[in-house]
Formats: sequence, structure tokens, C-alpha cells
Amino acid sequence: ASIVISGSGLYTPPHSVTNEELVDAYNRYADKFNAENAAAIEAGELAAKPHSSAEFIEKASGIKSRYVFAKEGICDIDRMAPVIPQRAEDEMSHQAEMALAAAKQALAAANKKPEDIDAVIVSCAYTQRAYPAIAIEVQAALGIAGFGFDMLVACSAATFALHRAYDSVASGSARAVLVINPELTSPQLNYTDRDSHFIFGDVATAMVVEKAETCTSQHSYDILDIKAVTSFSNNIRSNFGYVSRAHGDDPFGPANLFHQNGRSVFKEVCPMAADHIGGQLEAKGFTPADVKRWWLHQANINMNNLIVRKLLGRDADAEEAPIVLDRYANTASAGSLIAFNLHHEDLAAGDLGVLCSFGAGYSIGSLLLRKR
Ligand code: CO8
Repeated sequence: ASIVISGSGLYTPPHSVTNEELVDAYNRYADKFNAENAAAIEAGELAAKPHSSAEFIEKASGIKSRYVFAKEGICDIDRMAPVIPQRAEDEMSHQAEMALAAAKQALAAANKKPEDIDAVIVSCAYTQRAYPAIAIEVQAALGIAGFGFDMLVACSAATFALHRAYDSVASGSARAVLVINPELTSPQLNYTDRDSHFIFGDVATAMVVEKAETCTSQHSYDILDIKAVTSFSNNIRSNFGYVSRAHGDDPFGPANLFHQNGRSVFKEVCPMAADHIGGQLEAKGFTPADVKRWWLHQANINMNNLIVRKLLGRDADAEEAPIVLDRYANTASAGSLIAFNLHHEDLAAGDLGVLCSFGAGYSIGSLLLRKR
């Protein structure tokens, strides 16, 4: 029996930060840093912090602004990190709050009630605590029976979780699965690093996966195929973890925050992603020309353009390969799902789409979808 995506949800945080605001704060921070460390910089013991630029950011990445869960603190040059106060243990966690907002929308779009769902997967680049699982907290808040668990696969967390949802429905271990991706990236972003301070934003996405025979939603998509691959790379890392305390590291030091070798990532991941998608289409008897919509990972507009050009042999227009990076920036695993959420209802029955993530790990996860 066919397995479908029957609904999707999107929680967009209330605050946004423009490139100009971010660059202004970073440049003031850099000037202060350089003034305070003038002697060491002069002696060649320390590198001066160069200025950032809004024009560079837009040209190199396609990002114009990003949404953030908490704006306070990000542009405060004495802090350069969001202010997200700790909550008491009997209050809902921040990530569960984001997840819940997206989950409710996905359930409504799928025309499903909590009692129709048997499993909740929260999957994202980071969870704010080790346990109890954020998924179990959301499961309780929604009143869902069955089971929930968290999983982390960096940028491919959402697609890999959809794969697990597909497997669970296919094996009969769940009638329907709620997949949620609360990407609270801003606490892990190094706002004092010119090369990466602009890259990420916060968001949450959600999807419901179930059998076609139980699906009653208006817009649903047959999952024709799932395909995943991983290949170890040190080019995108965050070393923060539960052992950081034992290392005696500064938990907020640059090695413990997101850092990458962006140019290598660009060069290595684009061909991997194009081969992955091309191979998947071919194995199922399709060609890239058969694809009506490309819901691609949103890390960098030039990457998306290059991957689609490799596949199609021409540029895709904005309708074929929608970009949400300009407003949302890179939202780790949620990017391709935001693109899907905002750009899927116009497809006609039978239209083919590719949902694909690519990023840290390296990890690539894709789904071939067909509008019902
Ligand atoms: N302002 C002005 N100049 C700058 C800036 C800036 N902000 N940043 C860099 N420059 C300079 C550089 O220093 C360089 O100068 P020089 O030529 O003198 O060395 C020049 O501009 C050009 O730099 P690059 O060649 O590095 O610039 P690119 O055109 O390659 O663009 C990008 C940089 C945007 C980083 C690009 O390489 C890119 O996007 N690469 C792909 C990265 C990618 O996809 N990464 C995936 C990461 S996401 C992921 O996997 C999820 C992990 C979990 C996420 C949660 C985290 C919080």
C-alpha cells in the first residue's frame, strides 16, 4: 500500500534580523575587539577582526534576513548571543514550544487528531537537553499515545526522520507518524565570526506520514522512494557535547560552536547531491526533466542553482526550485521542508517533486514525491 505525506506545518519565529542589523553589530564588535587588543594585533600575536558586509552576504549566500526565536542579545556587542532564559522543569521547554506550534498545523493540514498518531519523532541539528526527549514532551502536550524519540542528523535530520516515519508505517509499527524539526540554531551560531555569523536562522517544521488508505487531507503526496547516504567529513563541525565539561573546554569557545570550511563544503557537496538525486530518479525510471518541483535544502542559493543546473542542464526558475533562504536563511534540516510547506498546493495530481537535504556529516536524504 502506498505511504503518503498528508500534512505539513511551519512555525516562523516572531523576530527577524536583517543583514544590515547583523553586520552593524558585528562590525561594532570587531572595532571594539581590535581596539582592546591593539597591542597584541600590532605585535602579530593576534589577528585583527575584519569587517563583514551585507552585500557580500547576499551575493555569497542569497540570505537577506533570518528569523530568530529570541532577538535580544544577538546584536548586543557585549554578548553576541541570544538571551533565552532557562525555564523551570515544570515549564515547557523552548524547543517543545516551537515544535508544538508546527505540529498542530501539520495535524490540522493532515486532518488528523492526536488519537490517530502512534509515534512522534523530533529530529533536528541539536536538542536543548539530552533527556527526557523533546519528542516525549511534545507527545504528552498533544495527548498522543504510543512512543516518541529524538534523533540528530544535522542538516539531514528532517529527511532522515521522514525516512524512519515511512519505515514505521510500512512495517506496521505505527498507523501514522508525526515528524517535527524544531531548529533552534541561534544559540550555536558564533556571531563574532565573520565567515559564519550570517548563515543560520530559527524555525520549526512538521509533517504527518501515514498510509494512503487512511489519508483524508486535501493535499497529499505519495512517497515513491526514499534514499539516504552519509560520508564522513570534518568540514562542518560543532564539538559541543556532554563531555565538554570533562574536557575543561570553554563551552562557548569557537570550536564548540558551528564552524565550517565553507568553500570545501560547496565543492564537495554539490556533485554528491546531484549524483544522489540523479541516481535516485534513474533507478525509478524518471529523468530530471520529469520533476515539476525541487524542494531542496536551503544552505546557499549558489549551491541550489548549481545542483539543479547539473541535473536539468539549464537554470531552474523560481517556481520549479523555490528559494526560502532570502527570508529564513539556512535553518539546518528544516529548509527543504519550509520550501515544501510554502510551495506545494499548486501542483496537479501526478506531478513529481524531489525533497532533498544535504549538509553536515556529510549527509544527504531525499524523497521522491508525487501529488495525489
Ligand atoms: N563579509 C565580507 N567578506 C567576507 C565575509 C563577510 N561576512 N565572510 C567571508 N568573507 C570574505 C572571505 O574572507 C574571503 O576573502 P579572501 O578571498 O580574501 O579569502 C572572501 O570573502 C570570499 O570568501 P569565500 O570564498 O569563503 O566565500 P564564498 O563565496 O565561498 O561564500 C559561504 C562563503 C557562503 C560560506 C559559502 O562557501 C557556502 O555557503 N558554502 C556552503 C556551506 C554550506 O552549505 N554549509 C552547510 C552548513 S549547514 C549544516 O550542515 C547544518 C549544520 C547544523 C547547523 C546549525 C548551526 C548553528
